[in-house]
Amino acid sequence: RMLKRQMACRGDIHRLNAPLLAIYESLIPPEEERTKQKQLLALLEKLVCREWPKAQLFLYGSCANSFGVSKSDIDVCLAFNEDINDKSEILLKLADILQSDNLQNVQALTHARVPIVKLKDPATGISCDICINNVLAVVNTKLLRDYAKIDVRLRQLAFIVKHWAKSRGVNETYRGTLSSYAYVLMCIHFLQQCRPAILPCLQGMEKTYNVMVDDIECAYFDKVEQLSNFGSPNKETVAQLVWGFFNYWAYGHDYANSVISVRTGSIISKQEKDWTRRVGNDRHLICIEDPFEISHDLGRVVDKFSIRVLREEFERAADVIQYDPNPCVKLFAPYVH
Ligand code: 3AT
Ligand code: MG
Repeated sequence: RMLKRQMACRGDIHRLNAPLLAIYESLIPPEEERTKQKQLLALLEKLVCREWPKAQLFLYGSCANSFGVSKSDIDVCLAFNEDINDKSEILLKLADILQSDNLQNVQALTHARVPIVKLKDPATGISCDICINNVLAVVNTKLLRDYAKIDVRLRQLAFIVKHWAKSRGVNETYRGTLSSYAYVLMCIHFLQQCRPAILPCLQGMEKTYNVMVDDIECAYFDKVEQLSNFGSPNKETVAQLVWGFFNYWAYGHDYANSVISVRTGSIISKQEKDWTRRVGNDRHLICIEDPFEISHDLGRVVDKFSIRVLREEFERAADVIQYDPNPCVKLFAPYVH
């Protein structure tokens, strides 16, 4: 494995650049989708405000972090200025309100890991999940969006990686593979550790944004418009970065000892985090530290079967890009594990 890692990428990699960028462009949501999302949010605000005048609605997840592809569902957080002990009660009430306003498929999932109300808006065709007081998700959404503003190659790389993960069936946390959020963090980490770095470590810089959420201090440098030239010393193209990303996760990452940490902009050791053995259901077979909830390993959903699937898929992707005559088709060939 390590031998392969030393290998340079194929010489004609630049030929993949235009087709990969075309795939990226085709995944960008058209402006009218954003308009429809805003329309739905305004409707929800109106309904929620009647019942809970002090509550606020926030968009989070891919509709707000700039990593959303066309036709994604939207994620909404209903935030109260106080702790809510019984979320079920609120969710059932919310479902009631939405139902009586002609929204379709309204469903309260009160026993899910993150309890939500699901619905579909017939006017816009958009599906939406509403959760309660998940303010950390709203804050990590902002962090991702701020990283995306620094260098467009992050958004390009992440779109391609997410598209690959969905095509290859490895974006399903309930089956032991990784969330979209985890993949975006993997992309940010990759662009922080390349040389010259394409992304800085925002949490390691002067703290211009600072909020406390559930006793966690969320602070980082968010004046990212000042960093718009940060990545420019690095001239790598998207094709090279996509290859580099898969090569890193196939042959370059030390799964036995390393944790990737966007918070520190580097690798830290499993030892240091005490993530060396299985505790409960957390196996730590691939370790991705959450930037704010630092005791939280986003790889914890991965088990001894799905880690093999993931690593084989990383190797396949790296090899397809390296050797296949038609990599842009092969890379995204649909597959069900
Ligand atoms: P899709 O385009 O919907 O696949 P997404 O960015 O909406 O991607 P997810 O659906 O995985 O990503 O998650 C929605 C948001 O919820 C993203 C992130 O702000 C938050 N989130 C997801 N998983 C976690 C987690 N394990 N810990 C903290 N926040 C999370
Ligand atoms: Mg989502």
